[in-house]
Amino acid sequence: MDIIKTETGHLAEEYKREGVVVVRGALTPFWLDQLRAAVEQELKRGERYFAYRNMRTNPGIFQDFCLKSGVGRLVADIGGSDWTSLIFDQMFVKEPGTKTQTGWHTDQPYWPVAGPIITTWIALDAVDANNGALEFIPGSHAWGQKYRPFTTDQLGGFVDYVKKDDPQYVDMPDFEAERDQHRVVQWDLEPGDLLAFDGFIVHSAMGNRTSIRRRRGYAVRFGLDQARYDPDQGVAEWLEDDLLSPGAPYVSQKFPQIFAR
Ligand SMILES: O=C(O)CCC(=O)C(=O)O
Repeated sequence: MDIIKTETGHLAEEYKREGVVVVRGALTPFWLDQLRAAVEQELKRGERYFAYRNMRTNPGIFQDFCLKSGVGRLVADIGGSDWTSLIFDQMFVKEPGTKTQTGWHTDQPYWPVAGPIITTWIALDAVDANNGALEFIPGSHAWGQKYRPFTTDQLGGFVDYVKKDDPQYVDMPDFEAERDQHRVVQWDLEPGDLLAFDGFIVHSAMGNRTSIRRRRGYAVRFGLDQARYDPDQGVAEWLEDDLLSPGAPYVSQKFPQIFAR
């Protein structure tokens, strides 16, 4: 089985500071072909944009990639961790003309996990501002803010907050309105490039404004060695695990350790 790029050089330092890094040419041609084919197969289910997730729980390419490609090691190296656990995977396909935006948000307040989580988001097509590149506010992962989860409509627009009375959260500012006040970064990506980003970083993605260029992304979420189960946090009940005690490392049969030093 092919192993993806594992040379991370200076990236661990940059990741700690910025909360996001890009790994150029991370995928081998083998994995790029396999994941593209697996995405096409999955799309036949005809789900809505945010609903393609947890494919890794079934035997097949997504599972093989998570377990056998070496991505768990890459993540541990970037995050300076002794081990990596596998949380869930998700694919994000913006076909030409897709108006769905991924509004500004942070991920981890939706999930019952405290401590470090890394998402790897892999470009399966060339990606730029026109077809829905991800945008980030570097350093925002370290602001110590836990933004209140909210629901969105089919276009990714804000609908309503959940957990309205829960004091652990604060309402999220309108980052689009105040984007001039922040350093916003975005990378043009080639197929096979990989973004690694923190569960608390503020990020977004526009729709795909092109008429012919697809934007297929494959994301996997990983726990690092300081990640702890926190069932008081989050709204994603499917990420809860009754076999874990609150405060325990977020690793279990459901969320297996896939790399250890
Ligand atoms: O690809 C997208 O549109 C959104 C990705 C995202 O927000 C995430 O993976 O957390």
